[in-house]
Amino acid sequence: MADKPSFFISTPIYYVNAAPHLGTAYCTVMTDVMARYKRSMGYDVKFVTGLDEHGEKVQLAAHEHDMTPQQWCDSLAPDFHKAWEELNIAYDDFIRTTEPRQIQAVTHLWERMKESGYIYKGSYDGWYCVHEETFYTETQVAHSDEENHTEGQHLCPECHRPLDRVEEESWFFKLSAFQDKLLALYDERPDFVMPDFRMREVRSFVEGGLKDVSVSRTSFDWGIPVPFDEGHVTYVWFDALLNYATSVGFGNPDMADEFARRWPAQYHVVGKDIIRFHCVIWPAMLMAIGEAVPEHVFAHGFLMVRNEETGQGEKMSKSRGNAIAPSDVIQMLGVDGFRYYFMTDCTPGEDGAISYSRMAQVYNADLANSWGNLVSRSLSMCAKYFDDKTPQLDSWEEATNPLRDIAEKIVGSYCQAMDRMAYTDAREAVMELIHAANRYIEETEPWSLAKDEANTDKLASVMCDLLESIRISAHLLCPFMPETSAEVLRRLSLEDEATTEDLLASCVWGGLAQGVSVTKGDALFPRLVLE
Ligand code: ME8
Repeated sequence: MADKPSFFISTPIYYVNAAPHLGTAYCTVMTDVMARYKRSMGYDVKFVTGLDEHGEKVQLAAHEHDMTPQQWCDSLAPDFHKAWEELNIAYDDFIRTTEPRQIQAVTHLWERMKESGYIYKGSYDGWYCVHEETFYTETQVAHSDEENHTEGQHLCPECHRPLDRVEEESWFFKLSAFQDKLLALYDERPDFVMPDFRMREVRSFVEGGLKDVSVSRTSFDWGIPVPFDEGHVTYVWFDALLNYATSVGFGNPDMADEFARRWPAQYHVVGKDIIRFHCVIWPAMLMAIGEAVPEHVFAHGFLMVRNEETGQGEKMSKSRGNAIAPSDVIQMLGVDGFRYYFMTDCTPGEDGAISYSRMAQVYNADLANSWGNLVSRSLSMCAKYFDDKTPQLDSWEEATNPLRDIAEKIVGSYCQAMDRMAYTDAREAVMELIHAANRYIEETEPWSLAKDEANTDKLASVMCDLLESIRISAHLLCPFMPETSAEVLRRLSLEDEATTEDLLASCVWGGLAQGVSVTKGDALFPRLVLE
């Protein structure tokens, strides 16, 4: 373990105000795909996800259900575990901010902040949105009122819910002292925020000037106590952001080695709604206490539901009646189909317009007709012509393998795409091989070759070309569709390969096991019939 390079990646920790939904599932699958890919590239991956359990929003949800906040969190946490299990999310750690390790870490953070001189006591008088758990300045609120034509009642610039007026004693974090340091960070590491256009957004926000942020609350008590000031609890974001560091041992003397080895994180994957917290406040907090900042924050777009009449993407909401439940999609596409659709049809980084008809289209085109069909045709022909075995070739190297060039070319472009979470590009690379292999079947007509024994060698090499293309495609698709890729490799008697830690070696042309049993099996992706 220790000699493998560490790769630490996280999802946001989700609020426990509702059950997991398509948006949180989207982000979690996106992170899981990267984690699986990196494991296959030989990294010692730590993938952490979890729950953000403090704050007013959670407290309110608990009260609405006549429970204490802790009871409420405990009652919902299993739903998240279950949802991630169902989606085959292979996380290594699940952190809940009410756990003792987080309380220990946040307490330590306060002490370090106090030593640093970057916090001071004052009082906050301004606007707060409980849904967003965010403070807003008078200017932000005025702008929003103008845009939304509201009078009297001030609405949240983000979610348009009514704002609360808050007046309370509070500790402040001197974010304003970090403007130059943050701009220097963005200059030095332009890929700190990905994709590029998000980096530009963050930069211009910081260039506009930074205000100190209130980081403790006194008007309610569902939070981690400030160790040196009774009556103050930690502002939920000051607590939540630290979870990443906590999960690798921040503030725990017994985990000092682990922290040194794992920190900083390579990737925080977050939605575009929370980039200011992750790309401005979080690095400033780390700078304040002298810890390294993460390598990348990848901000993904939002899933919007495509209105079939207007063709426009609309925000998903229960009141609009357009919310799509993850379980409905899983029922329609299967788990691997779900993962494949969301990861390859919506460009990570941009908003994605989703619809049931598009799901069916992508599933049928890519999975049923292209990938599934290639596997089922090739394996059935192989089973039929070679007695349920993979062919044996005397000279695999000399065998005609026009698919080899494509396979060799796409592995490089696939890896480049995966490394920057450009999953739609990675899909294109793999599909190039799959489409070429399907065309190859039409061109070589194995069924005609099979009619004449004189063609047995030729038929064997054609089959090996196809099976080898399938083997390599299964590897490359594995982060997206782990179950079906493992099944394909099993059908080729290569089950051990599914957990490869050396993807590049596994994708070298010629790795097919010869003369071993091949299983035809059922259709991997039965075609969807649309009503
Ligand atoms: O913000 N499309 O938690 P949260 C895509 N607890 N992704 C979506 C989405 C949509 N329609 N809706 C939500 C919080 N998401 C804080 C995070 S981290 C230290 C604390 C995803 O439960 C997206 O990734 O509101 C977004 O950033 C996240 O859910 C917000 O989850």
